[in-house]
Amino acid sequence: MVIANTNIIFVAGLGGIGLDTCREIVKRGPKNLVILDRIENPTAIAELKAINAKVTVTFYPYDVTVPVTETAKLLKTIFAKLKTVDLLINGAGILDDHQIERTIAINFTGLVNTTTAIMEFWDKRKGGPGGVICNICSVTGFNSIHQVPVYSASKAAVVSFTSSLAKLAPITGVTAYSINPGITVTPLTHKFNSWLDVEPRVAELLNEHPTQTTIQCAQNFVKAIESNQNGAIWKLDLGRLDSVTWTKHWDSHI
Ligand code: NAQ
Repeated sequence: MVIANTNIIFVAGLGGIGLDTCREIVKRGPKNLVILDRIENPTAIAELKAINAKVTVTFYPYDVTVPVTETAKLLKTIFAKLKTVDLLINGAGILDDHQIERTIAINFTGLVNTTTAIMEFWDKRKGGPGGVICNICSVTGFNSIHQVPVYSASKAAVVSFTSSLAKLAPITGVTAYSINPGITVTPLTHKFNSWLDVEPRVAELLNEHPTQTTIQCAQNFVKAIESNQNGAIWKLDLGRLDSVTWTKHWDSHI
């Protein structure tokens, strides 16, 4: 996908990985970049606008835990303005294994509901034009950080959901791929709670191993967007971009 002249919605575009990725996206000249996030950051929005005056950058407050009907209303407003949307990026996530329900609500249900809501506008069975979904999951969805089993399971869930979406593309016209960052230096990984405090030093221990910067992650993120491969499972770790081949252990045959 050539980013120039497209319309993009980025959920959680103001986070550590999100904001640097928005910077890279804006440089490539989309027509519109619509950022949805829980908390507004006018300085960041102004900075993005200043990078490329040709790009219309807009912000709407959005909490992914709202009912799907609320999401549909917001999307209706956005589609009314933009007419078409080419790419939806779902990036909201929290890392706190003391907050079990909230982890599932944001990392899993929020992503599923936002995807479900945009289908109303994109599904070819409803006369829609199709579209592309890019879900930010995590390498912990491949192999868990077992000290945060709730977070890791929520990420395994979105990796799985995204792979199903990709296989449903012939029916819906909507393609999908996952972006799976390795440990990236952001507020998320600075300090966090393990499940039942099984490892109070989990953040420190993780950060003793090599990590990547948000800029490295963002540069590979836009490469993955540009390569636009339905069903791809991208690993963005240690400054590299690799496509992961998923091992098949079972087949439904349907
Ligand atoms: P950061 O905390 O900066 O960003 C999280 C974003 O989610 C923010 O924009 C925040 O406002 C938004 N958000 C949170 N709750 C929300 C809600 N209810 N509604 C709407 N938005 C909400 O963290 P980040 O590192 O930039 O994380 C961005 C995404 O990348 C998350 O989905 C995160 O799980 C994922 N990710 C991060 C890392 C990392 O190392 N930073 C990794 C993989 C995936 C391997 C590593 C981990 O899985 C962490 C151990």
